[in-house]
Amino acid sequence: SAYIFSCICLLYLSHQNDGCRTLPLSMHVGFDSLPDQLLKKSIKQGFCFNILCIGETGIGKSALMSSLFNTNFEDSPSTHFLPSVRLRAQSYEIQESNVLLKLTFVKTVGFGDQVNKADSYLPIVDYIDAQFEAYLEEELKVMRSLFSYHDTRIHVCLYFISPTGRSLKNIDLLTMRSLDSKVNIIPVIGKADSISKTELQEFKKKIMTELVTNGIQIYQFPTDDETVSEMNTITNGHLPFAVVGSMEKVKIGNKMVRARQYPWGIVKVENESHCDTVKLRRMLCTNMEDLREKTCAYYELYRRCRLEKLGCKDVGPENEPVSLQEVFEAKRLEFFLEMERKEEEIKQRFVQRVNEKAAMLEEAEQQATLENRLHREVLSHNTWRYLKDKYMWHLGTWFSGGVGSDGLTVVFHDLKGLSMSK
Ligand SMILES: Nc1nc2c(ncn2[C@@H]2O[C@H](COP(=O)(O)OP(=O)(O)O)[C@@H](O)[C@H]2O)c(=O)[nH]1
Ligand SMILES: [Mg+2]
Repeated sequence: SAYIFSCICLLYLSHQNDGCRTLPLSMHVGFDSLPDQLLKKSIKQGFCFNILCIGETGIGKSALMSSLFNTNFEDSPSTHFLPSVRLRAQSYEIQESNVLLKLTFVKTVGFGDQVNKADSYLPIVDYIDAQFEAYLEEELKVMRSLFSYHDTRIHVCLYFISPTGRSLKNIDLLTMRSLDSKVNIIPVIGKADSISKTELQEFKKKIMTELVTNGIQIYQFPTDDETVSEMNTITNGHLPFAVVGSMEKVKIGNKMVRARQYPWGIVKVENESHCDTVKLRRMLCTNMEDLREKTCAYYELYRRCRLEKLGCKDVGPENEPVSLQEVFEAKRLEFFLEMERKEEEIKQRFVQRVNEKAAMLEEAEQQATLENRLHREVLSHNTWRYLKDKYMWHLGTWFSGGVGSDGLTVVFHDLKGLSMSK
């Protein structure tokens, strides 16, 4: 009986550990419709996808976006004379079958146009952080509405590399390195029709090597899902994508196709042997959900750092769970102690300053008294000398005089030789 009891105990414990038991159903219940419900709800709500395009002015950002989504996004060209880098966001709603996509297309303006490019990446980092911050603020609101909230967090960043055929520039390395822990980066070579086929392969290899040696993490298409693993593995080998974009359509045969027409021939945007634009579009569409999930992971990282900075934590110093209330109370106490300390410090400083000022005043007063006395002394001394000098001079004048010709008058001569009678 002891053996049976211990077996029951073990069974009980193992069930306790699993947390739940698997039971067979004797007939259809109906909760297998859950995925359909989710699908319906998602379709009704629509999907949101935000793309950030980083690249020099005129590298082909607008043309590529129009080519990727097969529509013409209204856009005015920007100049090369902006004093700093800015970000311009435009939102659109596009529909395919019954699926609604809220697309936000953010692009850099003035990137690479300044003489000093050292800080060009800062406005981009700030923009990405600002979107995380806005989401966090919504999440922490008492009356929050995340369901209807327009999520502006960046899901993918297309980084446009100039088709130099040489290597990445400092601005590319600096920007990608400062963004790779915040966003999914997909590098693309812009205007790839301006580089020859063999040069392009070499350039792609060079870029990938430089990214690895500089420790820059770019987005890797996931290979753990067997339905897309083969395609994604092959596509990872095509990175960075060599893209060509066009706003125009050219008539080829009896079809209008998106292309770029040159005196020597036509580059078809949709032709995979001409460029990788279609590959990029396919990869973006098939991995949209993965890009969104990875963005949530980047957001979690931002949220964790932000909340930790505010003093929030899940466990105490001995790894014991801490409630939000306890964290709040501890933070309040810490705040009051800090305030008290600061108040005391200010008081001390004030008293010290008053004492210093009083000492200075006293010293100044003593100095003034001393100076006053000396002045008086000097003045009296000078007065005496002045009087003495004056009388000595008159005495000299008297002695230079003599008795007048009449024998009665005494004549005094001053220094100018004038004479007067006395
Ligand atoms: N050769 C070539 N020119 C392009 C390509 N994409 C755009 N352009 C041209 O480059 C100029 C600037 O393109 P735009 O898309 O406005 O560049 P953005 O300033 O980066 O948005 C326009 O004249 C485009 O026709 C491309 O893939 N190849
Ligand atoms: Mg543009």
